[in-house]
Amino acid sequence: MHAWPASEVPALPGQGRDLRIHDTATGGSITLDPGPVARIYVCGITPYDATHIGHAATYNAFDLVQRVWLDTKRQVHYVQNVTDVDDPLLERAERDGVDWAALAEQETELFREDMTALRMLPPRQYIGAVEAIPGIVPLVERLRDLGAAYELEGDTYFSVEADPHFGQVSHLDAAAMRLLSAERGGDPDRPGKKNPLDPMLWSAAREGEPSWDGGSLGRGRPGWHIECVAIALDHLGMGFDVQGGGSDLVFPHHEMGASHAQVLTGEFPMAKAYVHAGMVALHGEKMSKSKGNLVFVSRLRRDGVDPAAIRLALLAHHYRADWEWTDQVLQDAVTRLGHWRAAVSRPDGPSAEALVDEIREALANDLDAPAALAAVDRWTVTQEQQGGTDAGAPGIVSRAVDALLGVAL
Ligand code: 5CA
Ligand code: ZN
Repeated sequence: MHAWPASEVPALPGQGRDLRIHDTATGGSITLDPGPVARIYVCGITPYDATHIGHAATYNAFDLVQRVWLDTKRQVHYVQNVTDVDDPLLERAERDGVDWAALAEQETELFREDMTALRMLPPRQYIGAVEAIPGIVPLVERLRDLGAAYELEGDTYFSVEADPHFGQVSHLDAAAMRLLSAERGGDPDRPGKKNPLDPMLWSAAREGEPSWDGGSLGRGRPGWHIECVAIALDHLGMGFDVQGGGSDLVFPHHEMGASHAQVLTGEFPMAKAYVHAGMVALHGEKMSKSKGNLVFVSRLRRDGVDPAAIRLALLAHHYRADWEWTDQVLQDAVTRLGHWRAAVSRPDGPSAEALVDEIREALANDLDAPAALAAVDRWTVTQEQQGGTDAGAPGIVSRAVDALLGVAL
């Protein structure tokens, strides 16, 4: 699949900082030390009801990761998937009486437009589940040959007991895992499974559902976790720097994915850091497709909201926090954007050197975007109240806000 166009990332004077980030698997902060090419996999959308503010907030977090790395003069190898065949997508297409493939195509295109408008850097590879099937089948066959997968009424399941490290992403107990598995696409109550938590790797063809040639697995379609693993291993290999997504992916998705990859390769861990963004709520509940309490980026854009204001609204919240979208959040962002634009259009101001350092330090410290915004606010207030004589400063501020925060002033 094609991704979306990249916006320019201006180079900044001075030195970028290495990223310290919270890792779900170890429960602590780690300083990432990627090679000259940092490797990141971020779980993509299931293409229906896209792009809501919760999606945008999560992709904003991982966009910042890339911007911090780019600022240290590294290249970034970023891979993202599109879950363009899965139960919820098929159910939605069925409910609305539309073709599932057309729905996926149209929603993926809308997502690309929203990502472009929000100045999110595109992945180098943007891969759909359907196009990944030829790579998925041999992995499932290998898991089966290793004794880590088994057949149940034509379906193929992964055996969680095959991975000695299973549980080391989420650290949940069995009861919590079982509950989350039932809520998030698993089938813990299906009779005949070796362990209730075992996830589907390959689902046998069912009447009225799309299916593909699965070699020795028979016709069918891939499970959710193996989709991301196949794409990540194909393009990034094992031991990549960051596996990213929202906190609702910690279990089962990222736990199972890590186990698949670890059994397949015999290496541990799959990723050096598992990074998770908090959940955005609307009217007191997590914004989710199943509840339908959604605010769409495309809708806001159509209503004339500047995408830079949407981005500032996202940046005003720490990525790990759960937070609530309100009209006030957007209004505050619109006001801030107005102040910042006025500030960078003045002919001069106080030196911006310290400010660039502050933004860098804030982001390097577990992506503390709110602290970065506060630093820019302080510079604009000083400029307004005390003026300044540095004619280069407004330009530097504008470039720093663009390069590090993805906001075009
Ligand atoms: N296709 C899978 C990942 S492989 C999937 O979870 N798709 S999704 O469309 O449901 O979500 C896409 C991303 O948005 C995921 O990282 C998910 O964790 C994140 N997300 C979904 N809802 C919210 C929310 N309310 N707040 C923040 N992030 C969210
Ligand atoms: Zn995924």
